Amino acid sequence: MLDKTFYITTPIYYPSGNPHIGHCYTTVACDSIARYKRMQGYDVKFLTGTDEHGLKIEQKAKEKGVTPKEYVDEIVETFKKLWKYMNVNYDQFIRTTDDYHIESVQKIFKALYDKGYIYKGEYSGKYCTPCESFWTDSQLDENGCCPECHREVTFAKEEAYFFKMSPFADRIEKLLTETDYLQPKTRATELVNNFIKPGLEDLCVSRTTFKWGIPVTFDEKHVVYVWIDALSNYITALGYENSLSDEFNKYWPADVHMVAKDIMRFHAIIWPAMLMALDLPLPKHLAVHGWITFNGEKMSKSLGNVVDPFVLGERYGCDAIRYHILREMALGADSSFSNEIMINRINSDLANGFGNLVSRTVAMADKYFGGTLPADREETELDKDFKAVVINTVAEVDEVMNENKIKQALESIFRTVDRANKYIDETEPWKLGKSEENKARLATVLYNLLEAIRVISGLLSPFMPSTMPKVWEQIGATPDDVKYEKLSVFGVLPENVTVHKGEILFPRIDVEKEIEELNNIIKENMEKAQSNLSESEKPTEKIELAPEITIDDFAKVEIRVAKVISCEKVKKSDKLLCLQLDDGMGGRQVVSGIAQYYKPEDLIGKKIQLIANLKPVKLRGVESNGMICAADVPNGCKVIFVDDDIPVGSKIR
Ligand code: ME8
Repeated sequence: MLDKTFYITTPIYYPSGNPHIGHCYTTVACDSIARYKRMQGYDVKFLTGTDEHGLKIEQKAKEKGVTPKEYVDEIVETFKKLWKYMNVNYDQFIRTTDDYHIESVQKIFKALYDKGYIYKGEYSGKYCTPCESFWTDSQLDENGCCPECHREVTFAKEEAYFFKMSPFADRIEKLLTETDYLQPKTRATELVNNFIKPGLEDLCVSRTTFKWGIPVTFDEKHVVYVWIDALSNYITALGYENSLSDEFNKYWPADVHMVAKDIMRFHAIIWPAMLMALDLPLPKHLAVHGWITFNGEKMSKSLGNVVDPFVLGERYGCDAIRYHILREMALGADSSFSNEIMINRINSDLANGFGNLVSRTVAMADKYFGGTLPADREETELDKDFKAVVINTVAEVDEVMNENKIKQALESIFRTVDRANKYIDETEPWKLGKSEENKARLATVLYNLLEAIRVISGLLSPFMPSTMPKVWEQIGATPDDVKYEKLSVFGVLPENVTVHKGEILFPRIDVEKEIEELNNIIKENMEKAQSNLSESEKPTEKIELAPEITIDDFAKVEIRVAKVISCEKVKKSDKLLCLQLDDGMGGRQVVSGIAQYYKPEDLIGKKIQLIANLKPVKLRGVESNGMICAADVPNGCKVIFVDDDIPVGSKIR
């Protein structure tokens, strides 16, 4: 099968901060798929790397007083160290500052220009001066401000090159709706409705406002702007338009680009358009996964609201972390990372489930037969179903892995782990071990269990590559016994196989103690991250408290839970919303100055905190009987919502 190739890529990450669990997910997922395909005999190429140009890097380097290259060099090392730590076996690490990449990008840009797909124009739009960035209307934050620093933007113009997108609209729509390029395909509708149907806008592909980028060869004032530089990596790494290698003919088109939903549009629309313009074949699949959130918030490099993957790996082993993130995340959906869920999963699936299966089986072979099984066998009906379940797992896994559904593959494997543990309960080897006449039956049961472990561990090896060789050692399997072709055959281990008791594969974790320790680490990380924020990222306002009050003063304010029944904008006002509330006291109307931040539908049905004894006033002629509580946030405000299970009318103290 070695003539079959398989090319898989991760996004190239911005080295603007250290990698976190989110980056680990995509990379470990691709690594697992790459290992799985290698196991199946494919000639695999697995590419990852870093996207090193752009204003943000230039600014961060300046703040640190180093050159952009020096700045990225250090972070790139952390990425590489993490991948090593997570046992990620990539074939190539591309950096967009590599000479071969720069050479190709310049040629690609020129080729697109010569073909008439890139033209010089004028970029006009909303410009944020401190960030030196243009933003489209749809990119602005909810207050119409810069999405990065949330300061006001102004209208500005700049000479720039553009890439014509419209000639490719029909073909891209077909690619998304009529082929299986997009995984999951359900995402096609939002792309078509939001970007293609309204008419594809030409893409600005050069900048003159910063220098840290690849110069446009025929107009040195310009540097190539992010997406042409970044997306091209998937082909420049293969030697396209450079002399690095001639792998392009061998591996292109890619089998899988894996990305999270944040950059789906670039890979679903812009990348295919670029390839169409270059007359190149399109990649086969774009696998899009959701966000890993932490306690409901998006992980972010700058907030440090994450447990460092290095810390987690050190505590539980990289395979436990790999397993957890792969098992939690489904293609398409978001997944919330929580230390508690992670530890419970490690305990239930790895320590109690798989680890226990291995240690019980090996311990029994050791106890009853001194480690080496006798050749006598005695099969029963019970064995048939068990063997069938074990062998079927291989096909089940293959089916879902063909669609890059790793979570489902692991679910299927762990169903078989449960089945094997159940087989132990059904066959009760500890009873069989009591009398000599049951020895043949006991040997059969233990052999079947060792075989099940062989198949399971073989299937698990792409996902947990560090642990499985230890399992093979324990069950007496050679590397040859766990080759892919042998996983769908029952009876590969020698009849008189010898097991070797070994270390506990996944020690049980004391949940409460660990959670407490991890929470302390998170707290420290948060504090460190806050103190590491650069001047521009730090909150500017100094907090000054109002004069002290007594509890009696506070008691004068009556705060009650109320539910928004209906809501509409106050006529002729940009700022006011009129809300009808169920306050548990017959209902009331409140006018609130939040129309710039909330649409009526954002509020209807939600529960809020109402200042219920405020003197009524008229705002723009509309009566308001109270006030709803909201927090001031930079350039706006956020309503304080209340849990739905708190009844309306409840007093807040
Ligand atoms: O976008 N959950 O780089 P980037 C899941 N350079 N995945 C996450 C994640 C999270 N919380 N956070 C990051 C860029 N990721 C560009 C890409 S490609 C030609 C150029 C992963 O450093 C996920 O794969 O912001 C996401 O798409 C990627 O990191 C974004 O990485």
